[in-house]
Amino acid sequence: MGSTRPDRRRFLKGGAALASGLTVGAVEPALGQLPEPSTFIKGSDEMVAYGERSRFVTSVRIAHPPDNRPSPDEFGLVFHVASPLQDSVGMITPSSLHFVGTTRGSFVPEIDPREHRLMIHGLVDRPLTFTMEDLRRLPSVTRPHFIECAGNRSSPRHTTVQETHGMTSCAEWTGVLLSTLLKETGVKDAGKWIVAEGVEEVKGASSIPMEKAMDDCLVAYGMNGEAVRPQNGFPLRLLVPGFEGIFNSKYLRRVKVVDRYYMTYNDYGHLNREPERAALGYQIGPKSVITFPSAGQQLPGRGFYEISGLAWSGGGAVGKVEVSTDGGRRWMDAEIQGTAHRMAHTRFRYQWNWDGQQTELLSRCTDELGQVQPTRAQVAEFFNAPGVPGQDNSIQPWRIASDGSVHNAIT
Ligand SMILES: Nc1nc2c(c(=O)[nH]1)N[C@H]1C(S)=C(S)[C@@H](COP(=O)(O)O)O[C@H]1N2
Ligand SMILES: [Mo]
Repeated sequence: MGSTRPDRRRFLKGGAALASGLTVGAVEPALGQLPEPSTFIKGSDEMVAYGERSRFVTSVRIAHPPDNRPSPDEFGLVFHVASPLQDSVGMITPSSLHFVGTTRGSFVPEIDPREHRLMIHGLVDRPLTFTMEDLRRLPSVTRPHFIECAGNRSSPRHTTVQETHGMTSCAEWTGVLLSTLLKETGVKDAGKWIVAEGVEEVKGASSIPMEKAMDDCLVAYGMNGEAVRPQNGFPLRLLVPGFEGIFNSKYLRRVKVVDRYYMTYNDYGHLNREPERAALGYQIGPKSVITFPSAGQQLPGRGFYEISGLAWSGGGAVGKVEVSTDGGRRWMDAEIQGTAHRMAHTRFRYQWNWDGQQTELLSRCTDELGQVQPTRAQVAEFFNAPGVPGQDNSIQPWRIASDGSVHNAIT
């Protein structure tokens, strides 16, 4: 696939494009007075104590699916809740806007952390029960990781990036490596899998191979510098970096070491697949999406724009991201912002001068393993079905109409 290596000169040329582009745009010369704020907000106790965003910032999560179908067994209000990626900057999702995945509607168990316990048992040498206090005394790690629901797939019905891709988010998680806890309990030779279970009736339980459990799974109590939010698993959740969202059990209270894969309620998404393909579905493939400009947005006119988006992969760090501004004929390397962390959202940017003609914008992620984000046609071929029945990491095209309106270009 035709790609170019990062080219310093091209970025410099991009800078030149910025200078000329802005003269075309509507940026005013610095003359005269700037408007003064006419009112001031008095700091309330709440604002002093915890803080609040500006009332002019209105970005919010939405129910997913967007037509607000209830969860499969009609419990609770919504199935999942999607994050407003169109407004995102950087690579961290604020906790208030982190997507929420629930297998049984929008109900959230209320857990007193003083009462909460995590039990590790099954094929171990010493079954142990940890309090939250116990866990906080142990060596901890802090890492950025994305979570993505396996149902995060674009449909021609979707009209915004929040609808096509909003069921992924990236937070900075703090907690104890599961391997630290499993070394405390010891694992018997026959212990090849774990089942990680939350507190609810449906348990949010999943079977995870011991190799993964011992590698980088994280028992997290911290999220973006504070306690994990209730909707994301307070007081304790499992992070299974790079695996489908459903493996990341929230309200974690039990890890059972077992000798084989256990079938759970969470397997509904895997049952109708051949085992080989289901296994592949554990790990999120390389994926990316342009968040600006994206469907539903409006470009005010031709000229300079910084295209910006997110890339991630369950296979490790993002290696490179390419952008096409001509419907996929030519691909150019995007600039990666900062360090690309393993199994974390990575922000990319590309400097673009829009000539005002209709076109299509696309992005393509290659991860550190060399896995390349596929086209929608390739994914459909893999699943041997029209559309995308399983996890969809295909390239998302956005069509820019000549009036500057941006549309979902998949059909
Ligand atoms: N206990 C519990 N854990 C759970 C779930 C659940 O319903 N209960 N939902 C799963 C699903 S389907 C997803 S996609 C992720 C979403 O994590 P988040 O809500 O923090 O974004 O949590 C997983 N863990
Ligand atoms: Mo999910």
